[in-house]
Amino acid sequence: MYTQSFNVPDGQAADTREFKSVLSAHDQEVLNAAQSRFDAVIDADGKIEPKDWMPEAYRKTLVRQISQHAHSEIVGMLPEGNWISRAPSLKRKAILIAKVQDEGGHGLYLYSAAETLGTSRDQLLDALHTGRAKYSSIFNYPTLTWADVGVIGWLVDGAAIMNQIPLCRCSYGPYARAMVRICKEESFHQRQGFESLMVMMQGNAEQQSMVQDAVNRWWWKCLAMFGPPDADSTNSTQGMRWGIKRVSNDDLRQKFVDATVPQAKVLGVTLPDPDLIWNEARGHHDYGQIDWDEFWATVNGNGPCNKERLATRVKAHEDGQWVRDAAMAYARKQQSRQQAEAA
Ligand code: BYC
Repeated sequence: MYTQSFNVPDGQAADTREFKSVLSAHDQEVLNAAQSRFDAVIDADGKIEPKDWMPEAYRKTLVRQISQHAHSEIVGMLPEGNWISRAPSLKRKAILIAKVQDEGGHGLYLYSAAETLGTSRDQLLDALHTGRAKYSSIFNYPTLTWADVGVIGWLVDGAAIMNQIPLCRCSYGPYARAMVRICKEESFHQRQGFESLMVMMQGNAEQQSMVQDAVNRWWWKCLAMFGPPDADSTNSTQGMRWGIKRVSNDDLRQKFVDATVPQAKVLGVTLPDPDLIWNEARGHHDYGQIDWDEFWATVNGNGPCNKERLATRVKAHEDGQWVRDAAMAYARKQQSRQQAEAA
């Protein structure tokens, strides 16, 4: 395979012995130069752009991560979307509609960023719809009460921002630039969630216990969102070397715990972890054991809502086929009109 910008074999093919043996000395020299240029940009903390040569493994890692991220955004619309028709006031309904719409927009920026790496939107969606692609574990849990919507904003979006701010400095230009706008919007999402919970906490005992119950159900799932412990994180070392990942799973998780504890105090809720305690020597909070068996079961398709989420996505895609058909028919019409005018 050759890239569009350089007539240079890609890294993965060149890694295979058979391919190397058929490379001419000149091709090998060109390949080495391209690799050195790529390494120099990474070492200088620069940006790789779509038409730059890149090792095939770097491209694949980006497609994996960006597409999983895009899938998470659009599947993430579903648990909250369930509450649009049941929001307690016009104000909350308008906010929720805007938020869910933002998540759809994030998915679109991210699919576009992934497409710049040479994989089509259809391929990416097909991987999601056939269960081959992952999306964030967190969206496989049900939203049982209105307080869940606030908690998703406060904790799920809070965790998402913690993870996504460092991605604004990712070495791949289109992903980094998409993340800048996404983070601005996520920050609004987080604050609206906190504000909505604050209002409920100033309400009656039933409202307060609804918030506490939602916090109890979501807290541990949010900690798991950051991914497996560093020792089990198969992609971290390479992701860090390439400047895709800037902060490790455990470090981000710790930052999230440290940032959230004082917010929980302001809200007046208890985080459901008896082992959660400030450790003066470490300058961080200690926290209890995350249930990694449950996390992996959910990631592997066996969480409480995996099947429902996927079925809803597939149905939405199929129901939208007429829109894609109409857009294509319109584009063909425009094209033939332009051709007729040009003739
Ligand atoms: N859920 O080696 P690791 C949002 C997988 S959107 C499922 O540490 P990596 C929001 C991981 O993919 C939230 N799978 O991986 C939207 C890998 O499997 P593969 C999504 C997970 O890539 C709407 C394996 O476990 N955010 O917040 O170095 C409304 C080993 O992990 C999870 C992003 O996608 C998980 N939680 O690090 C509200 C951000 N964690 O692919 C909010 C971009 C890990 O080898 N992604 N896995 O088969 C990332 O930053 C990184 O990909 C991760 C994982 C930190 C998630």
